Amino acid sequence: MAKKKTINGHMHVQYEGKKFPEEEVLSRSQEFYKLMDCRRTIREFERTPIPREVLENIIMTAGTAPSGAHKQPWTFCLISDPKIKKKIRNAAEEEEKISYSSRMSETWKNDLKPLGTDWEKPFLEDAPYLIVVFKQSYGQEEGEKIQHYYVNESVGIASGFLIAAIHNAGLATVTHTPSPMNFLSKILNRPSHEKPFLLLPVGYAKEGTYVPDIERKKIDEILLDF
Ligand code: IYR
Repeated sequence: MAKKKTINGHMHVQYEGKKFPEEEVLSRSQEFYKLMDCRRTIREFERTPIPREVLENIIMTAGTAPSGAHKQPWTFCLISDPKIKKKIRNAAEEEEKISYSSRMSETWKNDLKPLGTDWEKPFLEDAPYLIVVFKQSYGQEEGEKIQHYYVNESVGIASGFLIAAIHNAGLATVTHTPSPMNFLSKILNRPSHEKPFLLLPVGYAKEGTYVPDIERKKIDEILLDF
């Protein structure tokens, strides 16, 4: 049992996180990089079902993210009902049609050409699950308004954990952000202080699917030593 003590009137527990010898720190950092470097955004999915427990574990992992004042300003809606997936697909495609035909600039559309995206989003029905991440601009407990802090940063970090957990399980996703996304609040019946942040289909990558032949920036392009 972890030791406990009171600091400034608040209970603290002794941190029992693992430490490793230096070689192991190195090998673990390499292994994790190798794992994450294989992650690709996937837009075609198998319809193969996945146990709900897997999704619970993935969402619990997202919930381990740090957040402003530990307010955990997130809600994860897990959708498996085909009727709701269809509603979401139809509404997303309606917005995307307008985006591609008139809202997005030529520069933007040119930048997306290498990725081969368009307004059609069959993955919103093919993937066995959709996760919609909501950010809570404030919290509510027993009718009381709870202040939240660094909401975008917190929910962004939690979404990163979510994507890493999906990949670690051998599953795939795409961070889909149809714009505007308020149809998700309506379909999922979310209160006005929650705003849709990301929409992620989750499933097995379609056997034989292709991904864009693109490269990641090299270490000397992203790391500056001081
Ligand atoms: N939301 C649109 C467009 C889109 C925008 C960006 I920036 C991307 O990296 C990918 C797609 C869509 O999902 O097609």
